[in-house]
Amino acid sequence: MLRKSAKSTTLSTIRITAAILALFWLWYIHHHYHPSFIGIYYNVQPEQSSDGECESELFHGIDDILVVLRTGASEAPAKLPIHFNTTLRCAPHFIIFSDMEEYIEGHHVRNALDEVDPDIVASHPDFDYYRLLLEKGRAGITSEEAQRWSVAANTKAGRDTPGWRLDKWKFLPIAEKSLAHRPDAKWYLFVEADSYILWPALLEWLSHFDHLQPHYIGMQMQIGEVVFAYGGAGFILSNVALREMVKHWRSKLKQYDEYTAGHWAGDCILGKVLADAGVGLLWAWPNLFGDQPKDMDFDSHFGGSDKRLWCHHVSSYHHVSPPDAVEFSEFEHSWYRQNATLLRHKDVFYHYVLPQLRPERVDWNNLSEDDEWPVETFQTCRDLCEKQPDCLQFSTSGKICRTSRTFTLGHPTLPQTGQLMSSGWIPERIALYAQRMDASCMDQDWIVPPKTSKMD
Ligand SMILES: *[C@@H]1O[C@H](CO)[C@@H](O)[C@H](O)[C@H]1NC(C)=O
Ligand SMILES: *[C@@H]1O[C@H](CO)[C@@H](O)[C@H](O)[C@H]1NC(C)=O
Ligand SMILES: CC(=O)N[C@H]1CO[C@H](CO)[C@@H](O)[C@@H]1O
Repeated sequence: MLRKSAKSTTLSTIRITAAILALFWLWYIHHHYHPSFIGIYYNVQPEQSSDGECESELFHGIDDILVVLRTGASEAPAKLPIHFNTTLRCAPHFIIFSDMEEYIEGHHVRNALDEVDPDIVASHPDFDYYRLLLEKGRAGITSEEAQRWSVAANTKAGRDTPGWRLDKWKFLPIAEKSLAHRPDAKWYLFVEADSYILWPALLEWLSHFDHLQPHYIGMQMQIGEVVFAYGGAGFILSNVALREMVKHWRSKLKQYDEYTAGHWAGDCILGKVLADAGVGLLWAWPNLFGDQPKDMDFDSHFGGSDKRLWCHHVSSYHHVSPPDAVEFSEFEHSWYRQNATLLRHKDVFYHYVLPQLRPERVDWNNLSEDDEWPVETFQTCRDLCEKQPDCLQFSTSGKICRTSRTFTLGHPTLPQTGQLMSSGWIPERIALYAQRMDASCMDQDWIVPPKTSKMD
């Protein structure tokens, strides 16, 4: 189903697909969508690695790409610097956009909003915050506000924070500015401040595409009628796709300003303009992924389909905190020093996630949430889990035991939460789970444009 373009499906398939998508979207958005206010930037080249890694075959083709990173004033100081060591380290061409112009570690962070219709800037409430930034800079927001807004979740309240409300206005201007900045790039890769790009995989994947075609490649998501690429997972436009989109947007500027004012998700607004311009989305899950290895369910399917991620290559993650980006990039480096194959989701499971499992981790939140029981001890909780044939992991906090039929690594719990939480896994069952996943694998690796229209 994933590879199939909606046009060639029958009407009923479209309806079913839409229903599945809508359900998946509701679930996904509920659990995963956090805003990440981006900006663009560019032009000061990060120091190239002294180990020559950036010149190696693994980065072949990166010259053809303009990386466009979107952030916002409330999050940039905390979330941008790590990208100079990761996403942007080997990228010769990049540009950073925000809602406020500044320099961070010597890199120009540009204002995405400087050409928005002055009447909208002067009068639309979404721009109250922007006017404050223009007038007072970061001094206009307290550090408590910046902290709160930069972690705002995709809930009604979260979407109503000033950073989020402004963020949606950045997407279309950023698209145009990126094209103007580098009119002849073959590809434009749009990422956010908590995206993580696995470059060797992404570059190999893109080599399967003809850059002269209008490609819009991203992890599919749907709001209302619009199917679009989820911004946090990163998405890719070919030069001609970006050109057609910008041209179409320019021809109906007022109309899209109104559309933007009534919407809340900038990635969806961009997807709408692309659709209106006749550029369809290639559904790229799970080569682009909307979560990070420690939070993901490796058994997740797409919508109601049988599609599995296990054997596919992975070329992006989302919700990666700076410390997790450091940790994962160390893993990625050691992988490519030792192994000649591109990373797949299962490799990340076996070699990054599995080594972090212990029978017991104190101060660790394993995201267990299927069932709850009152218990006295950690051991009683383990016993409860072992008694249920499908329980893979469990955790205790205070006298509550939670068990789970899905597997997720989780994170250390924050010291200040007060409540001691410990997590445990049943290692033999995790091993069986992985074997089952291996058996589910066919020879999937990349999502590429369909040659024939074949249903999964
Ligand atoms: C990036 O790498 C440099 C050099 O290794 C290091 O000093 C710096 O702290 C790193 N920055 C971040 C944000 O991790
Ligand atoms: C490389 O692959 C081998 C064989 O699968 C594995 O043992 C090793 O741990 C891998 N390297 C890393 C860094 O994971
Ligand atoms: C035991 C445990 O880890 N509990 C936590 C699991 O994750 C959910 C969702 O984050 C928390 O609500 C539980 O407290």
